[in-house]
Amino acid sequence: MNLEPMGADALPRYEKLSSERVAQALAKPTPTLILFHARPDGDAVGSAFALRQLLTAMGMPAWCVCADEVPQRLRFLMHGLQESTLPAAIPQNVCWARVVSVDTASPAQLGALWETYEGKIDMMIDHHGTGTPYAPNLILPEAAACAEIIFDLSRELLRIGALSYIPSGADVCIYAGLNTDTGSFKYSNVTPKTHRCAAELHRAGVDSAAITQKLYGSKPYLQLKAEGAGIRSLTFFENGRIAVVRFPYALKQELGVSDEHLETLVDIARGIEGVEVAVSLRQPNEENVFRCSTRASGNVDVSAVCAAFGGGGHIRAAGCTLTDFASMEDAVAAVVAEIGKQL
Ligand SMILES: [Mn+2]
Repeated sequence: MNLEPMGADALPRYEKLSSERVAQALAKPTPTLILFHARPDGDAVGSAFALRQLLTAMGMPAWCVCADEVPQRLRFLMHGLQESTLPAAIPQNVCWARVVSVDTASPAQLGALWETYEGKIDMMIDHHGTGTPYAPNLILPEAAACAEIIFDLSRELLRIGALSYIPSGADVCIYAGLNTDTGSFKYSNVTPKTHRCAAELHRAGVDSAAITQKLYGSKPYLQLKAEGAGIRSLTFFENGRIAVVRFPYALKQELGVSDEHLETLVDIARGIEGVEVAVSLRQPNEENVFRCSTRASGNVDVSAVCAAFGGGGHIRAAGCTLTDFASMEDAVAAVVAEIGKQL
């Protein structure tokens, strides 16, 4: 599916919700579908499956849905509650009266789900500073992870008596979301509050070392192969301040790697001395559609760079999908030029 980038007035303005109101709404017994963004990361999966367990603990049916399956390394966050997150797996014997999305800033991030759920989403819970809101929303850009917002909601649900306890599996999911979106508490989005959440989760019994081991302790050999090829593809611009990794479809085919093995490439490029902006361009199939991930360690606002191509994200971590270029090199040139405006 190819969603056109939307202008600021393409969608109506939606109501801003407070945490308290969202907690009260969630406490109303309603069978709930929880949507999260395509090509899910630890925060998307963690936030969705934490919320699922909170709703279940309040006695409601809840089900997590995504345009893609959860990658193997994150499947422990599903706690065996679902075999699949694809729409085809949604139980048909329940009347799903409510739809909530988590960690998803724009319709395009929902991928194929948008066609089904456009106009049917009751509430979005998110932490991205830039995006295109598509439902009444609780968006807190100061939260390091969407899971940090879910943490607050869980404690608010406990405080108002809607929950009698917080399932330990929900805390594991919240911790994993915090951990992944902060690069294990290394990025500039970490605040005193992030550490307080982590400390409270630790105190509540979350085994942080075990979760970190599951998230980062080992990687598939195919990912290592992908990283090797990605490093060989590196080129630099603006005297080494911009690093670009390319992963064309032919290379994916040749190495037998899949998209989930390519997610670390941009962070490798970011780790190079002198690099202020790292870019990874991937070609998921033979079409001239390029997925672009960006990371900044200097003063460049990559969410603005990606917004120029219809994407978005955070100041130091953002993404977009490039559809208007005849070749990967043309796409690289356009992204580098856009970054250059800020250097
Ligand atoms: Mn997130």
